[in-house]
Amino acid sequence: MASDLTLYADSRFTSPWVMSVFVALTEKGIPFEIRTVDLDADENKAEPFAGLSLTRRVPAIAHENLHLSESSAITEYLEEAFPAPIYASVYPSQRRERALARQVQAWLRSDLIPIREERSTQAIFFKTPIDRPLGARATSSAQKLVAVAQAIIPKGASNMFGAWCIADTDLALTLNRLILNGDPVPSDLKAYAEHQWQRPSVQKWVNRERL
Ligand SMILES: N[C@@H](CCC(=O)N[C@@H](CS)C(=O)NCC(=O)O)C(=O)O
Repeated sequence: MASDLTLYADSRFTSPWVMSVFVALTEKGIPFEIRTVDLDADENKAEPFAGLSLTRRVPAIAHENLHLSESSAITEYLEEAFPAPIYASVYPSQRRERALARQVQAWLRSDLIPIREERSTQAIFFKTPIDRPLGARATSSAQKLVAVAQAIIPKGASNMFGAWCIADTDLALTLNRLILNGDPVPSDLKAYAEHQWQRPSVQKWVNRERL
């Protein structure tokens, strides 16, 4: 049966941003179907995808005549379109914490580019560690990531804001670019990322079959 909501994903399932939307949909229990877009073959730049995604990037969703790209715009839309208490929340209920969660999401999507360049998610999802130490720029980004994570996660806590939110998944993914590659990360952040990684919605994405 066709679903009312379609998630467009990269065909290798390595996009961290697709993962974020997948986890939000799964947490909310929203029925959805996945359609894959082969980025290696530039399928995102051709019809039909190019006609439905403003940015021609994944993730994108189609829902009730709305086509939407940009992962955090999508997860915020889902939170409004499928609100609590009928659906699980993926953002904190308090305005102040919700703003802080969005801050983390926006930051993870706009900074730390050297880490993204040197520690691709391919290495995470295909379990093929990169046998090359971090360069100077990535080392500096990693130090910033650690400092920010330690500032926002209360000491010893498993979530940033008491209850889990989607920014926890995003932050854990970014930390895991380093941790799962064997790069040095303080033990409190390793414990946090390990806890986040065991979340069933995350495991469902991690354990997808990938070709
Ligand atoms: N800020 C965007 C980033 C999306 C993004 O970088 N998508 C990549 C895959 S991870 C993509 O579609 N790349 C193909 C391209 O840009 O042509 C988001 O959060 O959704």
